[in-house]
Amino acid sequence: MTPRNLVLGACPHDCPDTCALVTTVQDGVAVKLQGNPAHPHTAGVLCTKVSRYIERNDHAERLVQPLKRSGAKGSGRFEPVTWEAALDDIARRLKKIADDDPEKILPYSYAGTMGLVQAESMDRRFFHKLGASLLDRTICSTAGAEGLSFTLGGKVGMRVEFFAEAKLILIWGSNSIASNLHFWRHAMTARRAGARLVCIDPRRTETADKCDEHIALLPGTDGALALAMMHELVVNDGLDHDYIERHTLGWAALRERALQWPPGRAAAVCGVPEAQIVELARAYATTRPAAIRLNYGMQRVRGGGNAARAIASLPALVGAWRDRAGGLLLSSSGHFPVDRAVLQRPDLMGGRRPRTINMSTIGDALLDRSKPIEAVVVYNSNPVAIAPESGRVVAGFAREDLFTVVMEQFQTDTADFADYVLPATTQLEHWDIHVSYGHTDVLLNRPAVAPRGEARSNAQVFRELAARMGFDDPCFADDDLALCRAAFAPGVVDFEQLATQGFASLDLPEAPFAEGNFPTPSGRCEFFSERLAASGQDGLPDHVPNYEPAGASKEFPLAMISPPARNFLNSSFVNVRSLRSIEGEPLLEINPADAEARGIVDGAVVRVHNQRGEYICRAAVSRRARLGVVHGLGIWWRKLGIEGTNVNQLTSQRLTDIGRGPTFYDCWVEVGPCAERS
Ligand SMILES: Nc1nc2c(c(=O)[nH]1)N[C@H]1C(S)=C(S)[C@@H](COP(=O)(O)OP(=O)(O)OC[C@H]3O[C@@H](n4cnc5c(=O)[nH]c(N)nc54)[C@H](O)[C@@H]3O)O[C@H]1N2
Ligand SMILES: Nc1nc2c(c(=O)[nH]1)N[C@H]1C(S)=C(S)[C@@H](COP(=O)(O)OP(=O)(O)OC[C@H]3O[C@@H](n4cnc5c(=O)[nH]c(N)nc54)[C@H](O)[C@@H]3O)O[C@H]1N2
Ligand code: SF4
Ligand SMILES: [Mo]
Repeated sequence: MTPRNLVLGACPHDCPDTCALVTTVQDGVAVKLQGNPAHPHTAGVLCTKVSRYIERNDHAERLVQPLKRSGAKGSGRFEPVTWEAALDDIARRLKKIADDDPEKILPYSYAGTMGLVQAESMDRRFFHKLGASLLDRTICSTAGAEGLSFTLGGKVGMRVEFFAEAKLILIWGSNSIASNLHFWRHAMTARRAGARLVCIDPRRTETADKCDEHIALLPGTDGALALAMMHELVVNDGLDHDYIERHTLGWAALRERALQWPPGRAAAVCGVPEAQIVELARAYATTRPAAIRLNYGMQRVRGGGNAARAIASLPALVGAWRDRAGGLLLSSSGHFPVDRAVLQRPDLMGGRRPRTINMSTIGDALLDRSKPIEAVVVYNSNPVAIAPESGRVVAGFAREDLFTVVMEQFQTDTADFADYVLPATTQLEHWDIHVSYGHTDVLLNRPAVAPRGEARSNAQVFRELAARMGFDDPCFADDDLALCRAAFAPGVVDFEQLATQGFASLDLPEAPFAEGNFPTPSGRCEFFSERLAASGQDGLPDHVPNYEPAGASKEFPLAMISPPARNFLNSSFVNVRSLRSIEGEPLLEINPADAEARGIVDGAVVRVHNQRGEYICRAAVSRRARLGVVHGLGIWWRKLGIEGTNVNQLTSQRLTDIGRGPTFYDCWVEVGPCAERS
């Protein structure tokens, strides 16, 4: 028998579940990867994607050595170089630009790994010291998160485990079976104990199939639905007057607004039956405990911030926060007291206040000649595939005068545009420490196997670049394990416990807002936000219609949303064959009546288009799509799609009302058969 070793880790992916992993290592090779049965949130279960993590890790196409561009920009032609040569040249080029103006350098990163070390530590120190432009990391969640923060005071809410005790659960803008599987376990427990589950989603998802009711509203109309619910709470007196009186701010004004939203008006805006809204409000007013699992799917539209505010106001109106199984959860990440000042060292900027670039408009930013970006360092992200309006993003990355470094595990669409591609380690190969946006445990990730080929961790690369730039502050010497330890102030989490069992729970109250105590400026749930009003916004939540609503344009009458594919994680895993074969090909779900009106049959190749471009994919004629709405599922790698584009060829760079976020699901299109490809 050769020795076997079990190594504790954490799933690195951008997923609310943050599972605890156990990797079985034999002779230095990862032979099995499982969910940690000892971790209550994971309960030994992993999703299909990460069950295949070893296949991804050991993929024949892993990047294993640094590459230097040898062909035209975007051609994908490279030659291998040594780390020494690559880092020397990158440091030299960055230094030259920085000598002129460091703000011409931009980091571009998101959540390829959510680990605090490999995603937001040494990299931040490096760019802060350099004085590079700051990146506004808005691509996913800022509309909803800021909406929530203006209302509740932070990214805080119910504990996920208590959903199991709720009697009514609204699953709002979330395909939980696909994207939040470990929450879904609790919802099923509740359902077995008699809870009613309502899914609020334009798409008839696999989650909607399993709920008691599905409210298939039009994209971007959630604010109207929430206001009509308030209307019903007022006229039928379903309110908790005592809770409102003691723990909320601005009810008199919000009440007036809600009265402008009788269910008939909302029904017309949302495109759902009036009776369904009335019944939803009645159930919400009369069922205890009532819990809302809000997710980010509802905030990728113009009014996403306001909609999140309207929905986040509901629990206070009925006093749902009084129960530990009542209230709302959008994100739990605000519960973790991460010591970001120590990890990221913004003080290294000295007196400098560099400009901030919004990652959601990277296409426009790269093409803006007023103060050009001359170098981009991309890590933990694949902007050419995931950022909106890809036509502009590609044109930006194709600039011959842009110096681009991409740190990656794979040769992604973005890596094809690099001047240097640097091979990155995976979660099985590096240290990290994780918080979660779906539960309240901290997890430690130990490396299980040696880095593949010459791969290096992100933190390692930034340490080495810092040395070459002559940054001699002692913080640039911290190794990855030291960075794990620096994530929390001493005493906040028990590091010994983390090291031995892989996870540690935060000590938190069971029903955080039972007695008010919201972390807002007033300590109350703020229906009216002074801070929003002061910034020139409406201080009350409202329904803000989409930029590109369904049916508003004759030329592009359909509304397109592009929610996650179950077997991919954003654009990660698209290159894993076993998962791609489950997803098949890039698909557009379209309602049978919409398909018939356009002469489209199931399986036909179609051309989806609008004023920004076109996307060729295959039609899935399906009742999962309601009339007037189509679904472009998943963020495919462009080069693995049918004609070298993906759904973001169509999405726009316009931003949300609050939080400067992208509006991926606020996108009108027309669809037609694609004769030449059928
Ligand atoms: N399998 C898988 N899991 C994932 C991801 C993935 O790509 N694949 N992505 C991860 C990421 S990055 C995130 S941010 C999280 C959360 O990611 P979310 O994007 O919230 O993920 P979902 O819950 O799958 O999808 C959102 C749901 O919102 C619906 N929706 C779209 N527009 C509207 C609207 O206007 N109103 C309402 N009510 N619903 C709308 C969509 O139809 C979809 O079913 O999930 C993570 N988990
Ligand atoms: N149309 C449309 N577009 C969307 C969305 C949508 O629903 N519809 N969703 C949006 C959302 S919610 C999000 S969060 C974004 C996600 O956008 P991204 O955060 O860019 O996510 P991924 O596409 O998964 O790309 C992450 C990349 O990081 C790499 N990576 C992973 N770990 C490491 C590491 O340790 N080091 C390095 N150097 N690289 C690593 C992976 O190989 C992968 O290529 O996409 C957004 N785009
Ligand atoms: S992607 Fe989500 S569900 Fe899958 S293993 Fe990771 S944390 Fe768990
Ligand atoms: Mo996301």
